[in-house]
This record gives sequence, structure tokens and C-alpha cells, in this order.
Amino acid sequence: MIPSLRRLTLRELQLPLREPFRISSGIQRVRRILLLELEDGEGGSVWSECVASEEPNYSSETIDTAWHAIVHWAAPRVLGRSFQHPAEVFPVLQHDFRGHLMAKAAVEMGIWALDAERQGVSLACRLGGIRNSVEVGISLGIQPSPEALVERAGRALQEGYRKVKLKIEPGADVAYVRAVREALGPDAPLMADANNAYTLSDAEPLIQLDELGLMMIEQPLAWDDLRQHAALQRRLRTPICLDESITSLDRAEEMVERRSGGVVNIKPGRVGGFGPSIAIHDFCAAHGVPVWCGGMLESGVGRAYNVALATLPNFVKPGDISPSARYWEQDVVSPEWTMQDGLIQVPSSPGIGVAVDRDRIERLTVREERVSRTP
Ligand code: OSB
Ligand code: MG
Repeated sequence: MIPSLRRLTLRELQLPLREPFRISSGIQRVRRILLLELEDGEGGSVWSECVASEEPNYSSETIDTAWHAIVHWAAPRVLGRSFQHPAEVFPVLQHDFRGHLMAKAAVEMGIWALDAERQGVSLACRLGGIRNSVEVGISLGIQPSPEALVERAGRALQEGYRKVKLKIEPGADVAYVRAVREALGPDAPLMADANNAYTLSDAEPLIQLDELGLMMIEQPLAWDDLRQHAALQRRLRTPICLDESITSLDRAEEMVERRSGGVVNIKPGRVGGFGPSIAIHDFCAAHGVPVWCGGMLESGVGRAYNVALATLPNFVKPGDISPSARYWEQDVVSPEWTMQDGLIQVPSSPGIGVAVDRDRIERLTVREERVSRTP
């Protein structure tokens, strides 16, 4: 039995990114980060992160809608309630409660971590992970010129990253990716991510990208589409990887039925937490669909959850799980996440495996709210 939650504390922090991150659907310079602290009544406590962005340009959620959803709808369902197993949490959060998957995920994943800590095992172990290190990729924002992108991508390979993802949009696509391919050679592990910037009728650049030997092309078409991606996949040899479109196990099943793509980027926040992530992972494994762990510019707290998830067996491609220094002057955890040889070591200590610097968090906090169990 998992001890019931007594209190949930939400905090918003603002951390400037070391370099602006531009994707086809928007730009981020400062990350507004939503951290949760979950406390049970028996001395257990853990930190988790809600990955919603400031603007609704990735999914319909934002940090402000997630804050509201956690305080008013998610927290009241779990406070004071005991669970036998963390997999029971997601169904409780889903029942007659639509959407708000990132809000739900922050709570659900925190309970997995509390359970891991209580059992004295690492989060990776609690999830059934099989790896003690995970392969690391980098996601590069849209750059001002092909030359700038070549420089950035070349540096990433030198630093040891095992996959380089290039953000694209109409007007910053074929020439940019081709320049990188020509500069870095045919074996460089490159992929592109369009964040929904194309339609079937303007797919010509994507057909041209098909010649550039990419590992995959991520989410070229609409954020909630599977049908048109299937039509596009019929015209491409390069596998399509779906990100935004896969919001549940059901959507993953439909992707396989329709052949809308060949790879899935799993972000636990996008699908509502670890329960659904594991279900999608297992389904994809059974159907020969490789998966990898995506990122949402997380702080070191959210990163701990992504690292743990990426230890599951079918996470067979490098994740968008870069080390702390790729994003921040200084992270909020210690030790910070580091990369050696293109790998991040998976912590073996109980729980999330990194400590949160509480003083620093207090200094960075711009908003705080506590929700307690009503007696
Ligand atoms: O599409 O994968 C994406 C960041 C914010 C929103 C969407 C995406 C991304 C990334 C960042 O690609 C990956 C990372 O956290 O390093
Ligand atoms: Mg993506």
C-alpha cells in the first residue's frame, strides 16, 4: 500500500535558457517551470515537474491551465487516497476528467517516484528499466541560416551526441538539412522535427528530405492527425515519427492500424504519465515499433523522470534528454545531469536519484500554492 498524499505544493520558477529555442510553432527564451512537491503523511516527499509550456502551441495545455487543473481537479482526487500500485493513479485521474494530461502526469509520476522511494529502489528500477545508461540526442532549434545550423550540429556531434534533431519549417528545411548532411557526412545520425508546420498539399520539401538519409521525420503534419500522416508515409521511405499526435494508447494503436508512421516519441507528460507511457511502450514493442523519449526543455527534475523511462527495453533510439548544461547556466538539481560519451548514467539511488536545491528553488520561485488534504 502506498501511503496517502497529505499535501501538494506547486511552485513556478523562471529559468532563462542559455540559447533561445525556436521551433515552427513558437520561440522560448525563458522557461516557466512548474514543480510539484508531493508529501505523504509518513515523512515521504518527492519532487515532480509539469512540462506544460507557456503558450498552447504544442498542446492545448499551458502552465497556467495545468496549475488550475492540478489545484482544482487532480490534487483533490489523490490527496488522502491510498493506492496499492502507482498504475492505479492514472485511471482515477481520467474518470470523468477529460484532457489536462500534462497536469495529470505531474501528479501521477510523482506518485510512482514516492513509491520507488518508499521501496528503496530507483525510479528506473520501479518502472522495470533494464539499462544503467541512456543514449543522448540533442534537439536544435531553427537557426538563422544553414551555416549557423551546420556549425551547431557539427559541434553537437563533436560533443558526443548520438542523434541530432534539426527543427524545420517551410523556408528553413531542405537547404538547411542538406547543408548539414553535406558537412557532416552520410553516417551522421540526423533527423528533422517540423512540429506540424506542413500540410499534405505543401509536402514537396518533405519529399525532398526523403533523399537525405534521415533517421526519421517527426510530426510533419497537424498535431492531432493520423489519417494524413498515413497518406504522407505512403510517399516516403523515411519513417515518420509521431509526437504531438500520440496522446494515448488508443492513438498509438490507431497509428499502427493506419500505418501513419513507424516510430513514436514518448513524452510522459503528453500522454498523462508513466502508466500510459508504459502501455504505449509495451504496445509498440509488441508491434515492432521503436520508441524514444522526447523532451520538453525540462529542468533537472523532469529530466530524472525521462531518464528513468528511457531505461525500458523498447527505448532503442537516443532520447531528447540532453545534459543540464545544454539548457541552463545552473540547474535546480544536484548533481546536475551530465553526458559522457553520448550517455547519461542512470542514478541507482532510491527515488528520482537527484537532490533538489531547496534554497535555490525558494529564490527562483515566483508563485507558490499548497493544496492539503481536507480532513
Ligand atoms: O517537438 O519535441 C518537440 C521542446 C518543446 C516543445 C516540443 C518539442 C521540444 C523539443 C525539445 O524538441 C527537446 C528537449 O527537451 O531537448
Ligand atoms: Mg517533436
